[in-house]
Amino acid sequence: MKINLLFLVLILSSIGLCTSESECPEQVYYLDDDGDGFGDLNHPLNLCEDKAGYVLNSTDCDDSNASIHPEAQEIYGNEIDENCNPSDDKCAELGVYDGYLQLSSQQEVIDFASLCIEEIIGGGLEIGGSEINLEDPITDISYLQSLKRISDELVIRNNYKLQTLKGLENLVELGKILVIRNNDKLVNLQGLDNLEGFNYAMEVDDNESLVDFSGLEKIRSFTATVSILNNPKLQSFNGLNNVTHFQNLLLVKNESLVDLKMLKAVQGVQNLILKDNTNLKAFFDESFTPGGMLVFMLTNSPNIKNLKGLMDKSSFIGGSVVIQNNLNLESLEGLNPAPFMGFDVQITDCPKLINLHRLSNIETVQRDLRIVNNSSIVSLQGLENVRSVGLKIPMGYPDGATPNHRLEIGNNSKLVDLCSIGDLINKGYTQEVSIHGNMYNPTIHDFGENKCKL
Ligand SMILES: [Ca+2]
Ligand SMILES: [Ca+2]
Ligand SMILES: [Ca+2]
Ligand SMILES: [Ca+2]
Repeated sequence: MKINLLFLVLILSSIGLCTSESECPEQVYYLDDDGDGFGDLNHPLNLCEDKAGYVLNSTDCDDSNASIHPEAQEIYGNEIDENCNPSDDKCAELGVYDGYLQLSSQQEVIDFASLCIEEIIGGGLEIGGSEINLEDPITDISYLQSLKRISDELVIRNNYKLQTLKGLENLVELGKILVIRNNDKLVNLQGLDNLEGFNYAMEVDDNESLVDFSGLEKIRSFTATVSILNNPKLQSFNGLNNVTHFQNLLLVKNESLVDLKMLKAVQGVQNLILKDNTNLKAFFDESFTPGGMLVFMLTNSPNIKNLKGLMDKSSFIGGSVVIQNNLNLESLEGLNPAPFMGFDVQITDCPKLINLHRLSNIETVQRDLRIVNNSSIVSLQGLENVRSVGLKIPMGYPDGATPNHRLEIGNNSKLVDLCSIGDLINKGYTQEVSIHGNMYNPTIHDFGENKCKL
């Protein structure tokens, strides 16, 4: 090494940095390889004037890491000596913060480390804020390592430079909702790897770069709404592989989402709402489908052709089925409606849907039964067992008034055979029958005379 340094000095001398020792008194400089302004004692160099990459002090204890130097903020207890003093300082004792804590700048995040907070009680933690902080944006949350429990929510929002949640590895428990909103650079949720005592709700909205949920592998269930909204690069549910139950799963406008197949542990989704996921092609892995559902809504999903993989073959959906504006939906295969539908059955604006055969279990629809604007359906076969539509009187409805629930068969331009609802019209219970705009539109009187098809 000494020979090499000498050689280097000779070369530098020969190219004219130092013309001669007598004109130019040398000083010992030290290499500052990481550019933090502090030099490496092990790499001295005699120079007679300043040179880029070299400094006069030799106090950097890690010259490969610009955030480690004598003036760096120590992160307590991470087994790294950030401030070269020369050991990892530890909080004398970890404490509790009572209230809602907001960290809206990088400096506030750094200051958190010296607060030595293990638990936030009586409130939540917000990382970011209601507005983007342009002056001192949060870029690094590794200073939050002391934190283990938050009694209320964790909100991470409007951080346009934050790339990772690393630093939250010790957080094991969250009392309420997890919100991840408008973080432009965040690619996944790694850093939340130990969050497990969490079974409340989650909102993940408007994260431009988010690809998946990796980092949430320890979460087992959500007992309130999970809403995943407008994450344009979200491709899969990788990371939520161990979730067994969702109460409400809302997926809206995630334009890269292809399927729900990474939800391999899922046993139940009570309400599944899918809207404007324009690239969605399939549902769950067909060998790992959830059981019964209450509500299923599928809106504006032009790449869905059928409903295979939506639910377990031996389970039923017993509340609402609302399927609207799915341009390429050809078949309802995969859907298992129960005999008693507590709310609505609406199939509208599905121009390629060929038949309604999968609805043949249904006997009662408590509110609306609407088959509207499906231009390939020729027959209502599949509705032959329906005996009651619109029976449910909403709570607080005025006595004697007619509820707005109804049977509507409208604007199905090829529909000519309505005989399957003949018994419902003649003998069953319906509110406000409306049959209009189909190729054939029998009146109630026509049904009475069995003129139910062209
Ligand atoms: Ca350095
Ligand atoms: Ca350094
Ligand atoms: Ca440290
Ligand atoms: Ca230290």
